[in-house]
Amino acid sequence: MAMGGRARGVASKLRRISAGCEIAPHWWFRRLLTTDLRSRLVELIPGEQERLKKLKKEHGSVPLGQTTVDMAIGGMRGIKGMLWETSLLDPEEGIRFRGLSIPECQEKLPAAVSDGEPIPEGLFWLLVTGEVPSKEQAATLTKDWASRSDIPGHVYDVVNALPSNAHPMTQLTAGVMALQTDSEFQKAYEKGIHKSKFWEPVYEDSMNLIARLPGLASYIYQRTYHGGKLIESNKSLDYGANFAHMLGFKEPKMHELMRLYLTIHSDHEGGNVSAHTVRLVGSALSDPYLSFAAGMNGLAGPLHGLANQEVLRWINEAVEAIGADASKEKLTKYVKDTLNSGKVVPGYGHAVLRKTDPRYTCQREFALKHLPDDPIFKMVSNLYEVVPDILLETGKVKNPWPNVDAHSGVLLQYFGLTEENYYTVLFGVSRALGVLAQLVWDRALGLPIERPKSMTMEWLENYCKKQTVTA
Ligand code: HAX
Repeated sequence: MAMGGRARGVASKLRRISAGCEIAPHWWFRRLLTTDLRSRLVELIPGEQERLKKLKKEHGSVPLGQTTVDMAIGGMRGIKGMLWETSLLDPEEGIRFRGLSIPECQEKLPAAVSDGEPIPEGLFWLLVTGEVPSKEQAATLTKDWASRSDIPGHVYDVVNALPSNAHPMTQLTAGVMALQTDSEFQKAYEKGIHKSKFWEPVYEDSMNLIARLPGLASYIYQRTYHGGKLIESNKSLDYGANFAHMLGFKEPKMHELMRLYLTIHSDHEGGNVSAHTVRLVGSALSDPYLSFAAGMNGLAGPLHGLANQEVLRWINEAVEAIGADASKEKLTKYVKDTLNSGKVVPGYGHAVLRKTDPRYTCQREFALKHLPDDPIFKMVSNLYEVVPDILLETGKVKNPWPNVDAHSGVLLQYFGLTEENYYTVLFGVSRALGVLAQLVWDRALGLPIERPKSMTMEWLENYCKKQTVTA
């Protein structure tokens, strides 16, 4: 049987140790043997706390750049002002999760089927520890999350109190707030927990919340669109496949899509609205449920996560107006009409990226493999041919290329998940993996309450006048 990269590395290290060429540090064996995530965190935290202390002591006063009036007015775009460990976004290359690009994650993280998409359990292990897990380590998470997944009855009552036509994101945040009654952090804080231990109940809350989100999200789907039938979870399935199963999808390709979807939407460094909101609210020591619910309200905005629903609606309207096989000329007119009516072209543009989003590219590859002849996929591909030039012609759009949301809806609708208002809930379940992994570290590293400085227009005017006089 062929050996994977990690197994080869382990085998060669063992050979070198047994031949006496190398002395094994005790932590190395621990890493090898540690199969549960919490124990691995216990091993990692002291080193990371020391690393941060050293960084602060030795380089605390190093400037990271200049803040301009434009930045203060323009949504703080480009200000480097936040520590975020789980991922880093390069404007040209796109996201890296703990240093791994999306193709690298697809290659290295454990999959459920041979040559398949990464399972979200592996991605979460990577986000939390910075290490690629073994299949066994990822499997401990499947089991752990399954054991934590029962949802208290009152959560259903809270969701049921909303009309079934309430937007699924409204139902999601209400459900998450109802889950908050189980917060371990809140209980521990009330009992006077020492701040060095904050991360422990935050970890428990985060794990419980991640475990329960698919059950809550699928219940919202069933009650909104399918008369409220509840599909029991299948604890033998991995997290992504089980979520698809609870939504009512049995097709193995849809299970693969869900694994990919949950992996790629998880994290996009710290400055985007949902991630930053979770960080900000968590910095006041609000527990993970309160913090995550706040972030979900940000994700529900059409310039952020809700763009995925807007894209499919916009594409369906295009199909109706000009046909799925519309000519380039007709598509160009359709896009221009959208712009002329004062709307944005959904799924295009980004505040940081300056190239096609690799999350778009990997979804396109999935479509080429599994649904190459789908007419809506063809429409998405044809739009890719015309939209960037039209956006560039406006002279103001900084990134004319498609983002993640331009491609997700077409895949979901192909497998039968056609209710576009639900799409942002899927995004939310995935985003939990990134923001909660980081929230555990926020508390483990003892990051303080956030409090950037704001200014009035008058303050800025006076400040700038003084600068010109002294220049
Ligand atoms: N269509 C039309 N106009 C656009 C545009 C688009 N797709 N993208 C940017 N612009 C406009 C902006 O509205 C802005 O116009 P004004 O000066 O008149 O206000 C101008 O171009 C400059 O904007 P920018 O600097 O290029 O982009 P921003 O950083 O301000 O905004 C957005 C980034 C993602 C919000 C923006 O590109 C947009 O609205 N895109 C469409 C909505 C969308 O797809 N959102 C999802 C983004 C990814 C994400 O978060 N997913 O969850």
